[in-house]
Amino acid sequence: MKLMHSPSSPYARKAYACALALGFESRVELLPTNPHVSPPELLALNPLSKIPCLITDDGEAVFDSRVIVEYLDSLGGAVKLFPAEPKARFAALKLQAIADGIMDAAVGRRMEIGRPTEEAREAVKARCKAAVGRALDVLEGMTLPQDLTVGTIAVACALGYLTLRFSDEPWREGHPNLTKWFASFGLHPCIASTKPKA
Ligand SMILES: N[C@@H](CCC(=O)N[C@@H](CS)C(=O)NCC(=O)O)C(=O)O
Repeated sequence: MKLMHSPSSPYARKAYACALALGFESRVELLPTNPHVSPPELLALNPLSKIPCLITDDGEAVFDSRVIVEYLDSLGGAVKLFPAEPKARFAALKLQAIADGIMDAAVGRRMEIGRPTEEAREAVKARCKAAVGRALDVLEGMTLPQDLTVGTIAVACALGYLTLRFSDEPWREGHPNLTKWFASFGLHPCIASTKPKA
């Protein structure tokens, strides 16, 4: 399999970290891809020109990150990223939804940085910032498990993105439980080895 990927994309990191958690390191080759220049090889597979995009061994394109991780999990690996038991499954899916929401808001805000400031854009950025803040507060109040699921991996990738792109707004402040959880969850090899570089 091949994964169209960029190390700074939290969605791509989530997909690759899940592949590593499943033990698929030797089965997934990373294809560095910049989606913002709409490369023809990406457009041929994903009309939305977004990464991550997985190319299966059969040559099929699988996107977006949620679909990719479910596809990878369906192949059977070292862990079960989508627990079978309903309560645990929906807990993991809910965590993934919160984490993806943080990524959506933070990536959206990041894309606005450097563009001409207009009142409307400032409002969008403020709305995204508030959404991230609320989501962090919700995560702070939860007891996050240390086991590898699609939810915990997604949360770690979202927090990693905030650390990378919004270092001047340290998310750890006011979130001691989340800070502690992230410090130990970050020791999982699939998280430690995919940490994005500034
Ligand atoms: N919901 C998608 C979001 C993917 C996404 O927005 N990826 C960004 C990179 S971080 C991208 O490809 N952006 C290019 C664009 O929007 O044109 C997923 O989970 O895969």
